[in-house]
Amino acid sequence: MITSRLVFLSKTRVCLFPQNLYTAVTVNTPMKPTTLLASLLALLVWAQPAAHAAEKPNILFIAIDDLNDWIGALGKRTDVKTPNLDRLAARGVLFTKAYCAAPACNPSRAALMSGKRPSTTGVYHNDQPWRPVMKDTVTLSQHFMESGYRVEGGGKIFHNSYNDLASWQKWVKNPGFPSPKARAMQGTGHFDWGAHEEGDDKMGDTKVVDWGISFLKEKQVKPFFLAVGMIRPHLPFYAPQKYFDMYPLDKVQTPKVIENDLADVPPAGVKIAKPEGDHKKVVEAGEWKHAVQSYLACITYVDGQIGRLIDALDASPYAKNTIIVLWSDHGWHLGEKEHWRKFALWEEASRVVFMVVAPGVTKPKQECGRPVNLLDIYPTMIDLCGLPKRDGIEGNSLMPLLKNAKAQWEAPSITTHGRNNHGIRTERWRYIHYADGSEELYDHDNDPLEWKNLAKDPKFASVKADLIKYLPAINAPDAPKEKASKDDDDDRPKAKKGKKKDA
Ligand SMILES: [Ca+2]
Ligand SMILES: [Ca+2]
Repeated sequence: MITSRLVFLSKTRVCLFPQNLYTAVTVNTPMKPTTLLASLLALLVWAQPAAHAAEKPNILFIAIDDLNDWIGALGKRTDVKTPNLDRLAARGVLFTKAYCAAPACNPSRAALMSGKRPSTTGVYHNDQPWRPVMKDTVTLSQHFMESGYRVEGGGKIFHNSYNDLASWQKWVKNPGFPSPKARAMQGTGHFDWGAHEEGDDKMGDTKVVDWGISFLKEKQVKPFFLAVGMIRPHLPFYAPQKYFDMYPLDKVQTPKVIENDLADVPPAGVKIAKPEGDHKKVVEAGEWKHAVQSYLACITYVDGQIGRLIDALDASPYAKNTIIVLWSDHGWHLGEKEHWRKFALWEEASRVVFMVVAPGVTKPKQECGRPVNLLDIYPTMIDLCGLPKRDGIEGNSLMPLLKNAKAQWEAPSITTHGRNNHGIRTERWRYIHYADGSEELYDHDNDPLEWKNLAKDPKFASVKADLIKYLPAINAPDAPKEKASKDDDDDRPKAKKGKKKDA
């Protein structure tokens, strides 16, 4: 009971838990038992005022699947309705140039939760189980568990197929979603969209949020790490009709594109875009606008769920002592560069929604335009909660930017798609380097939609030379694949054949 009072120590926010204290004393400084006891007592006396001064903050960790940068607060898509994400963004720091470590569910989430780059672990794709190649890795949530937190998760935090039960004291599964009676895109699997007549209450994300709300109503005896993972707006874009009604089809705009945007993209990039695949299907079916409408509808549905969760936190006794970290796992193309889905190194696939509200650290209405990465979340949360450091964590603590959104920041943000293909983003530039040595370079000051590839222009040789320096030195071989997957995007919870529910 006495040692449980050893929480935050002084301004350095170092957290001394009994096991760490024990380890530190016994391993590093062998002492006689009497000396040890005296030291402990001295430390306790010194620590007590600090323990009263600071409580350990709780964490509300919110993940959104396949949400690109179409939220109101990011300003790119002005017709999107995301009032709840926008009001949350206004409560803290909104990172306007945040990117994923990998543009696919599994490698992005594995990197975020392990703190390790895809190029370090070899987990590049959705069909590569991450745990077998990271057996001893202590994930972010495990680190909180080991630090004395109550750690529970619901819905999609890790990639569905590779959820890690060791990372949760309790985990709640998303029960799935209803489907419309008619399909917009026959024969394309879950690459489909449309409205259904069911209400929000039948949607899996609603049920996961219900669980999150019930958690927040419980009396907590320990600090908590509550992870709530949404599956929409992931395919299929099915949502209740009322969300479609907010985006009348005749007013829906497809993304701004130019003819032949791929003409200056090297073959390695064109192969990734696959213009003869999804894009051709969508255009030939006359479904482009409907797909955009459906994606917007799913975003607004999920936004409402985030609103419910935030309202529940605000109504709880934990409102003032809970850090909110919200992220989406990668972006999404809806026809830009004749590409659909994620799985690419351009802005649309790499850019994510990322915001942090940390009472006592962040100020409201802060926008940070420094290039950051989801890989930075692990070290940032260690610092925010004063947890012990971990070896092998890549990424940078964002603490300086949380305190001052305009703080000096040198690091670029790196996104990796498949072995040795990297995108490097600075405030101004995107540089893409493919495994075969081919390149793209875009100047966001003058070309925010990445239409003009400058990589072959000698004028920019020195810009490229500066960016090349940041390419990861290690490009680990591919981690073993589970099985040849017909569709790398088919990352729904495994359902039995013939089962109607679709997630
Ligand atoms: Ca995803
Ligand atoms: Ca182009």
